[in-house]
Amino acid sequence: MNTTILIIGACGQIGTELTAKLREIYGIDNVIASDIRKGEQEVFQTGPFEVLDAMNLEQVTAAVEKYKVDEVYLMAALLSATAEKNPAFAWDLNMNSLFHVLNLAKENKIKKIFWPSSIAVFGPTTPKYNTPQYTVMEPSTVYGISKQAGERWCEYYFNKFGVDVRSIRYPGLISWKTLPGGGTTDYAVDIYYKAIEDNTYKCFLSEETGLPMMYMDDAIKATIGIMQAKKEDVKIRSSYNLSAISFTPKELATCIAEEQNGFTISYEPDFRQAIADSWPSSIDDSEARKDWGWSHDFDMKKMTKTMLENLKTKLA
Ligand code: AKB
Repeated sequence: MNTTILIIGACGQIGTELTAKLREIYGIDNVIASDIRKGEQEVFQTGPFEVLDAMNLEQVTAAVEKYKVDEVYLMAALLSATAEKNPAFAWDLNMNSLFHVLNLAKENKIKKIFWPSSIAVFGPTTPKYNTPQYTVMEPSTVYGISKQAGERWCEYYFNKFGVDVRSIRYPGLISWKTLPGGGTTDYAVDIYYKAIEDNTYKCFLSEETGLPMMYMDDAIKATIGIMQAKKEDVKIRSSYNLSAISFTPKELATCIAEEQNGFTISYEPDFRQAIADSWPSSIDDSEARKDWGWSHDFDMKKMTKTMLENLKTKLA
């Protein structure tokens, strides 16, 4: 039997590549992309697309019923930097959209949900290095507070109503295909564009700010991996720690300079520095590796070569 999938927030950084990969696996017609407006990327020019507002229950329900959706990937969210500028809207979007899909699953209208959490659930009182799965969580950003509350609700709906919701705590994600929007880790994408265009980059974080990061192919692999895992193997129903690479802007700049002669970096920290300072520098993801076999493929060197090679062609 076919699995029918609805991706809400399909046109964002993760959603765009997720749509392409899921269509490859499940077939174009079985993966419905949706967003507040239709994206211009090639992947959205074929296959089903619904214009819908993730905060509008009627619109989400109508799409679920129209296509007899089995699984929802809820990717719509306001990220950390943007959320600080618009806290009320961030809370509404990040929480209401989650409640809509949790309640649709509770009413048996959908069978399975993917909902992304983030390293932003951790805060300044969390152990900074090799942050454990279970630890102090006192997020100090609007985004982090919404993600932590969301995790609690996911676990609650699983325990109380048997809702099959699965989640991972994404680190910063890096891709040459789609730009990120409004995050604190976005510098790690910008830097590659500026390396190609100007051979220099002015970073909005300080040189020693270590953060957990991941190449997009690994993030997509993890997302589909946890959704395809056997139900009994997904033991954590709040959200799994997930990790691949951790680096500082200085370390990333050094890695880029090894590939590209003469690349330079300067630093001018802005309001995002305080957000980054409140987050872990590295993450212990042994539970995800043990429970559902997560492993990553890209280290910093491999990612840097891939980014520069592809961006050179894209920006030529
Ligand atoms: C952000 O920087 O806000 C995101 C995240 C770590 O969740 N990339």
